[in-house]
Amino acid sequence: DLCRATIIRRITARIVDAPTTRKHKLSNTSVSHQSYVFVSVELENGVTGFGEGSTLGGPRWAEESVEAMKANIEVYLAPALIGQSACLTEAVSLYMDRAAKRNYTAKSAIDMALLDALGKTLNVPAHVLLGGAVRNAFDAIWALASGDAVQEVEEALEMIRRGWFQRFKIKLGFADPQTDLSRLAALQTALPAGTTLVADVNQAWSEAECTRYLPVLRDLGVSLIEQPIAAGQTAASARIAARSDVPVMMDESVSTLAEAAREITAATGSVLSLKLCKHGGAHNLKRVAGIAAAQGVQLYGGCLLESSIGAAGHLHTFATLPRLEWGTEQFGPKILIEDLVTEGLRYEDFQVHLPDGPGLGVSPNPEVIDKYARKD
Ligand code: MUC
Ligand code: MG
Repeated sequence: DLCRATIIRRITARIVDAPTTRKHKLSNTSVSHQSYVFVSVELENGVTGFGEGSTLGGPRWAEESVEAMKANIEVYLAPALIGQSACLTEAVSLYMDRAAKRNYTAKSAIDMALLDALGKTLNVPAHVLLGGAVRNAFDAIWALASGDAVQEVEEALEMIRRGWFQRFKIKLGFADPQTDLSRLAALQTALPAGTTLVADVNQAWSEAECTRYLPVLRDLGVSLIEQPIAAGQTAASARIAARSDVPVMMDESVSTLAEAAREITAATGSVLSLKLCKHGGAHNLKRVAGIAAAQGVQLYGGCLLESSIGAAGHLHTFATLPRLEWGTEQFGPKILIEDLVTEGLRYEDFQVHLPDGPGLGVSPNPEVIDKYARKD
């Protein structure tokens, strides 16, 4: 029977450092390569599924690093799952929660590989295992984060010319606000009027800086302001959101279901960024989305610069959400010099398309993965 056929035989984790086309700068880090944990799960029926856990600059964006993930998968999470059936995905999540607290990115990488293996076993796309797709294309957002205004304008115009992206996110908070705002002004002048522009401050500003500068962002035509102050500063964040004419999006402040309930009840934002790495897998992401939807909070498909493997995992999950008002920023495959799959996700008509085929619908490229795999 299915449960027997899908017994988990082996789980392996490798670290992959994939170079990016340019430096990607955030308030708290800057990267020239993306580090992933690449997970393979082999089932009793001989099927192997693949998943990916992404980080940004080591344990700086969140607390997990690829080194810690690999160790925790090998020593704690994999042993808890060997011999269990992959078809019982909720039970598998419980085993992982018993074996390790938090570690959401590591758990999401395994969860993704299990969905891939299960989909391949049943010959269905992963979204079918999550309720089925209600959309198969997503308005795509590209992040501008070199910190060089001239380069960013050129890059944005090139993305529009290629038909890949016409909505943009600009990273703020790594320079002083005046410098950041002059970059933004240059971009605003160069882009077609009415372009959707998201500003992600990655927790860098104080409440006082928000009071002073959020109205300037509004005047510069910003459509959405992401995580302007530190996660956990709930009261200050609620005051900022109440005063802002531009919607505020929660990102680093919401990982767990309890955080989602707390932040949404406190009204620290009216939009929420969803990421598998924050919520610990597809089912939990959907539960967080439900908490948000119950309070009328809009949803945004976030990313952590995943390759087409992790991006496909996100798209299969995002595809099943009844509402996803802001589309997705799954742009990672296009920022890598070489994607980790044989055929990358399709970006066309300013949309990123849900891949077809069983499981995640993408095939890891073993040569590229070997080339960038960290040698121990
Ligand atoms: C974040 O904070 O949203 C996603 C896109 C990007 O440029 O940075 C990441 C993380
Ligand atoms: Mg963010």
